[in-house]
Amino acid sequence: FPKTDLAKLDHTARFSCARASPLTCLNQGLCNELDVMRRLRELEGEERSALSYRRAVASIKSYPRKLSLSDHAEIHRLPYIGAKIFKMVEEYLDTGKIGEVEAARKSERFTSLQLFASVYGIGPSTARDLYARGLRSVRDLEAFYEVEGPLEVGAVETDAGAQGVDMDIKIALGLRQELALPIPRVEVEMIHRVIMDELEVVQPGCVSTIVGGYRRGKTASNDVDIVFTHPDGTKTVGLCTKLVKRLHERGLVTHVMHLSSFHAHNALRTHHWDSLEKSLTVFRPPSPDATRRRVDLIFALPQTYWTAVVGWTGSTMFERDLRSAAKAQGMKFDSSGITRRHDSKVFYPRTEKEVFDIFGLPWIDPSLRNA
Ligand code: DGT
Ligand code: MG
Repeated sequence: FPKTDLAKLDHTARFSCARASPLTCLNQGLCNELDVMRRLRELEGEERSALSYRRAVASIKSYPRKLSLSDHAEIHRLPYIGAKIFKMVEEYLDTGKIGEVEAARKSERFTSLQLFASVYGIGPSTARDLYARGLRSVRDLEAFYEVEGPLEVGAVETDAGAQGVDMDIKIALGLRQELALPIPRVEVEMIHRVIMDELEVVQPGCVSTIVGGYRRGKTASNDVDIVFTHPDGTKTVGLCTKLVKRLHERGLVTHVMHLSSFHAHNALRTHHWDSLEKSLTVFRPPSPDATRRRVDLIFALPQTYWTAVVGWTGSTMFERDLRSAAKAQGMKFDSSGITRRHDSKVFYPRTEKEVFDIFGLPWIDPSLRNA
């Protein structure tokens, strides 16, 4: 890895992918409070407002000193801190809390929406719909989706296509408590090893990187994300399906939430973000009583391996700005490739740093991509 040159980075850069964003910043308490507002707006379907909060949080994340009330001018100089959020920042620095956030925390609606949306497959609009139907608690949800106790292995076929969204929600609801438990780093590494051992049987010689929050240094993750490839590109096609089949046969994968195959980089987009072959699974570690875990397996061709690694390392805000920074350069970025817009020339970076170089961005270490 090259080292990130912190002295050369501008903490007021417009794009968060050009700034250093540590996992925990010097003003983390303030960020956490504003992030509640972001979540609230997101759950209410107020996307623009949610994005404003997300940008403000990311802006404060990159600020290299602890803020205090006397830092007026400094706060004004930070990008994405408008009049309304500026007031909230002041309120926080003055009193240690924000009235609107306190109110949100106490509201039944916010609590229920948050709970509903914590179930994999339930997004903000479904959550609001369920709330409007009078649902409030997990019990209500279980009754609504007719879940009877935790689902057993094999209760559901691992054929994602045939199930539909409601079945996904039913599975996720049955596994809700298990899947809500954070995954410590050592377990992420163990799961990765187990999967690599199985993959070696299906197709020897693959390489992989654990991505997502783990790669950004999170001490515990909500799921495990792994990007794979094989030096011989022809060997990666169809490999995701083969691996999942093997893992299922070995009792290591109990459910598949989503399975998709390659399509061309510029092909019509589905609601998923990229055209990589991927499988979103429920994984059961090979020890008795092990907690089941969400594991995402992503397969890239060797030439798109590094865009896949960058695209799946996150954070969400970092990725969003990376796409914007690419666009500003007349390029298009997603996990499955980089294309120059005016002539559709496709770029295949051979290292992770080259992805940043192509967009004229400074190198940002994964541990500093927590925008
Ligand atoms: P967590 O909650 O501990 O798992 O935290 P993260 O940051 O690992 O979040 P996660 O697993 O939802 O996503 C990992 C990164 O991958 C995140 O920056 C966004 C990106 N990502 C998530 N879903 C998709 C997808 O369907 N397509 C692409 N291209 N990227 C995705
Ligand atoms: Mg993750």
